[in-house]
Amino acid sequence: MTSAASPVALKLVTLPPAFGMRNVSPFCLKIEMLLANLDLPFELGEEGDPRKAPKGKLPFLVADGETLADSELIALYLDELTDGGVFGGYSAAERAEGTAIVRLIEDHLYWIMVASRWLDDEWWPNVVEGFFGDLPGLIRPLVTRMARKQVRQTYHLHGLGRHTLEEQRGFAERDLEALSSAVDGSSVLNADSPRYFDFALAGFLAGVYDQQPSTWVNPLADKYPNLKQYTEQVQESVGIWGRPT
Ligand SMILES: N[C@@H](CCC(=O)N[C@@H](CS)C(=O)NCC(=O)O)C(=O)O
Repeated sequence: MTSAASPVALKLVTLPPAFGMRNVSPFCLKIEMLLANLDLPFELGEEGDPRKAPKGKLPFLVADGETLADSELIALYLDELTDGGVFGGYSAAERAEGTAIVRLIEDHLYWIMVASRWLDDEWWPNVVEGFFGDLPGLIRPLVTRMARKQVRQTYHLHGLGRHTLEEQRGFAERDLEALSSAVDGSSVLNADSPRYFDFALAGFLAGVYDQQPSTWVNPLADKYPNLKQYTEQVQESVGIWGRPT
């Protein structure tokens, strides 16, 4: 991917393309952007069945035979590998703010995006096609029904799944409003010279703006042109896009 020498061989394993996205997972895209930004050579691999990942989720990174699962743990590993290349440039206050922004994206808004895909009856056929299209037709209905049930339970356990759709829209809107203000006012985000926290935000928003077809989250995100512009700019700056280019 890049020409710099790396002390270790790195392979980033991500989800296969889906929903018109080359890299459909915000967590995977964030780390792909980070690796490119750090100028570390890496190989991209695909795993369509998250159950085969070390912690049942993607991405994971194979670094000289050692496997690291979870994008935040991967970022910490890369920070060590590059002697502070990931978090070294942030002040303690910036890191605190960036961490709070990442938690909002990855532990709250992400789940609303998941629900807008998986739990919307009209959108659901896209999940079946995008994530389970390779399964033999005979077992596909059973596997997809079980997977959907699991997502519904997880969303309920999170708490968001207990709200009406209108209330979920409200939560998404307030999250997006906060992110829009952060993009305009926070020193920790900078699309021209993006770093880890930018990759978390742009990696997530790329999947919202460019997913095919739109979900009910899209009209909410479209209310914030600065978020769309920021997402484009971060992808341009780092040379990594979520959609095929
Ligand atoms: N905390 C994890 C979250 C990763 C994650 O949720 N990945 C999704 C893809 S976007 C996944 O693999 N989901 C499969 C599942 O939960 O079964 C990280 O930061 O890497």
